[in-house]
Amino acid sequence: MDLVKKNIAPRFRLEGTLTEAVPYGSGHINDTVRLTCELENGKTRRYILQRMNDDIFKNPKGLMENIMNVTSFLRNKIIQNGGDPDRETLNVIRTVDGDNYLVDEDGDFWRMYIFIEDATCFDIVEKPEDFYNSALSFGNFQKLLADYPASTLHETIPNFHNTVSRFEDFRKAVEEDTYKRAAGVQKEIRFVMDREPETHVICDALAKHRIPLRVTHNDTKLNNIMIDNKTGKGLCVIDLDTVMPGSALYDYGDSIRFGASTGAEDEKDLDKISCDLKLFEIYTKGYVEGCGGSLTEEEIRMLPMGAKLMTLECGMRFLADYLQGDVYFKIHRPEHNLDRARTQFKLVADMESKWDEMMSIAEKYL
Ligand code: ADP
Ligand code: GN1
Ligand code: MG
Repeated sequence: MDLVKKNIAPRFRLEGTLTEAVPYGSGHINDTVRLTCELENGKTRRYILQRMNDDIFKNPKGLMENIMNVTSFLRNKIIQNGGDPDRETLNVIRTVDGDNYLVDEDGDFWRMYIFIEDATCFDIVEKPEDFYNSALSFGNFQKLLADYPASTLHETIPNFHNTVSRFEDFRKAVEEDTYKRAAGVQKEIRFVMDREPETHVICDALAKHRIPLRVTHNDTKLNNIMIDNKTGKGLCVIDLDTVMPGSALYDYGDSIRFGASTGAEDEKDLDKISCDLKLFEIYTKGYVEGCGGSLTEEEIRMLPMGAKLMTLECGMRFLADYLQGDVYFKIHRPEHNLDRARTQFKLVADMESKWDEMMSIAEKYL
């Protein structure tokens, strides 16, 4: 992997001697490598080295400014609350020149974090308690950032969860049909087109101030949180690239679409995909608690809509990427994005069939 061959690591302030570099994790966006260094006393130190995806993040400097500011803000709060700031938030390792990221000769952007030990990122819910604990942590993350100066945040991806503009992007991808793939996915395209009116619901509620704009994470899937191996509690919210002003419905909804599904995001057998209402309820309880009473009544009433729209949006994004030749999300097999889109649409349809139950569950937390 050129990532490892490039020998970028020594240009950061590593402790000890580098002994191993392996591709790591299952993120769809950045290239991630886990580094191991041996110290003179026989102990090891591990790090996460990432090549930031600058096709997607057009302003890596602004992005790193967000990360430095958000993590130092969180660090202070964690210290005030008696926590361990070295494990409960990301810690950036500087380059030997003292910068918080590095640009190499090819123009690639690199950053490094302390590797958080004795904790796990899950790609699927193995134990409902993990999902509940992730909800508490994502809710708490939002609570901790409630007084963060939102106007200082760079918008790292404009209109990231603007479902109306996401729909327009989707429509354009269908019209252009650059790779001549649309004919084979008419059913999926129709599924999205039929739901166009709903894509406005959260945008309208924000525009009319029926729900508040908050500082949110915006990418709250289960593998963006580390669960402590010893305590089983949510330890650290990671992947802070998209911390931006947004809606609590985005964070809640994105967690549900990923974690309350009975199958993996890229499961080929759609019979295995449904929305597990027990997991839906567990997450709802944890998120409302984690937010510490800060969600408004309207937000709570709209939680099911958050779940449905974030799932529809993600499906639209996967399908648009399939139509555009798989340029955004990393794929590991042909039609990977199409498989992903199909699971999302199956989930949306299943949520629609369970709508009344989802509403009743949310209303319990009013
Ligand atoms: P992407 O944007 O590609 O999803 P992430 O920042 O989420 O990139 O990192 C990918 C994976 O690397 C995570 O899901 C997690 O497994 C692992 N990871 C990232 N940061 C750390 C860290 N500081 N400590 C341990 N593992 C990490
Ligand atoms: C991407 O970076 P990662 O893999 O955690 C994507 C999310 C999608 C998710 C779908 C910056 O998340 O928006 O919901 O894939 N992140 C970005 O799995 O686009
Ligand atoms: Mg990630």
